[in-house]
Amino acid sequence: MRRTVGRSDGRTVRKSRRSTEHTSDQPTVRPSHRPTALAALPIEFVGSFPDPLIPLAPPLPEVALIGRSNVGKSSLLNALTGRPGLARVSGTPGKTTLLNAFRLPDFYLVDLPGYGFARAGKTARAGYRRLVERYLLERAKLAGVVWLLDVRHGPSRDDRAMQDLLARSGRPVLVALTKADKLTRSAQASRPRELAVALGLQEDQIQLTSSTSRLGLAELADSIVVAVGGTA
Ligand SMILES: Nc1nc2c(ncn2[C@@H]2O[C@H](COP(=O)(O)OP(=O)(O)OP(=O)(O)O)[C@@H](O)[C@H]2O)c(=O)[nH]1
Ligand SMILES: [Mg+2]
Repeated sequence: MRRTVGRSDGRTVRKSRRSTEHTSDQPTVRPSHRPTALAALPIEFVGSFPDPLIPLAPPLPEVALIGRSNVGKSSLLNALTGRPGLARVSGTPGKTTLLNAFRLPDFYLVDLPGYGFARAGKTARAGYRRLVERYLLERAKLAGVVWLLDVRHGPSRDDRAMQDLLARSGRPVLVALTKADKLTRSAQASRPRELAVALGLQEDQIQLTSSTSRLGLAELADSIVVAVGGTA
């Protein structure tokens, strides 16, 4: 996770491929279902905060999860860490309205509120925008962002606005395509490329995942570990 989502910057990113190394006659990168590097680590909920610049103690690198409401952020956090009840998964979109921080030994995972919730009022939307913008633009310890997109849908207007904000922030970004289990095998093979083209990104900046089937979670966890300075 070393590249931003801006289309013209020269920083490089490479998603982790530890379990997906391929031979020349097998060019497809196939995500695995092995346990994630994060599942073995202790993790604790630090708190929910309305202030995007809240100092966390001790100061450690942070990786944030961002995506539209209901895209599967909390589910992904739970699946990545192997803790089903850690972040609240809801059938009602727009439940996560604060910044939720989780401490691992050497870094924090931060679950940000989802954007694009149609029923949120104007004031709530403005508050949300302020929180997320300030977090992404000004947060001193933000080492990388996992940007979630539902693999079944093309980027919405809100997703495009988020891509602009992420590009402006200059933060390293890895795209996690969620809910891959809802696609057929052949669509699972073709969608990442289609979405990479739609977003103007390299395919190696995009990770196909499913919190339900656990597809791609180990690779995503490795990328997070690398983004915060560890080795995967
Ligand atoms: N089939 C399938 N459903 C999923 C997956 N991930 C999440 N969901 C479902 O999608 C819905 C929303 O999941 P959440 O994890 O709460 O989404 P969120 O992005 O945290 O939502 P907000 O906090 O409201 O922004 C829930 O009904 C989940 O069970 C997945 O990988 N596969
Ligand atoms: Mg949530």
